[in-house]
Amino acid sequence: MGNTAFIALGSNIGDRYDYLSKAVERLVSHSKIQLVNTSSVYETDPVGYEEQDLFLNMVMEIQTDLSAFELLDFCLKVELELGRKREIMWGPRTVDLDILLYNQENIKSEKLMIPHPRMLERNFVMIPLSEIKPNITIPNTEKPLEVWIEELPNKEGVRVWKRKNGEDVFEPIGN
Ligand code: X6L
Ligand code: MG
Ligand code: MG
Repeated sequence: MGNTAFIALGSNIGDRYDYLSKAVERLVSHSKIQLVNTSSVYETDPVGYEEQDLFLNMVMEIQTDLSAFELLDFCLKVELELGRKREIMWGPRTVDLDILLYNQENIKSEKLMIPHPRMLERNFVMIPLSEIKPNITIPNTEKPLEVWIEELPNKEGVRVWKRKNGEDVFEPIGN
């Protein structure tokens, strides 16, 4: 498994935790994906389009032998399998899977931008990511993640909902 990737997960329809759990399960059931870590699950105020229900968000770290594009296709397939419909832009979804980082690569294509172009402004991405990788430096930025986090406004919009079992215990969900 030669590549490290971080994926952001979000859900705000139905049994949100069940959708996140099933998405993790399906991702890690791929023979070319291995789970490294998951963040706590956070309940977050909707941003972009605010007239919708609260989200659950989390971030996972994987090792993978898939290319970034193969990983994207697999994420889109899992979204569809879990009932994702694209109706309102930025609207409610059963599950959303966004690739944040793939090694330290910069990928700019019509289909895929990595690092995720708006991740730095999204507290619901940055706070869970910093929980599992506080020292990471995101390509094209100067400051390590933990410094970014200190400077983020409106952190109260992201609240721990289900803490990773036993505080310091390394126990990713989905195993
Ligand atoms: C101005 C203009 C300020 C647009 C923010 C932010 C747009 C985020 C879209 C924005 C803007 C997004 C989630 C969400 C969405 C999620 C929470 C998006 C795409 N996804 N809110 N809103 N969690 N809390 O996963 O991220 S829609
Ligand atoms: Mg998204
Ligand atoms: Mg998405």
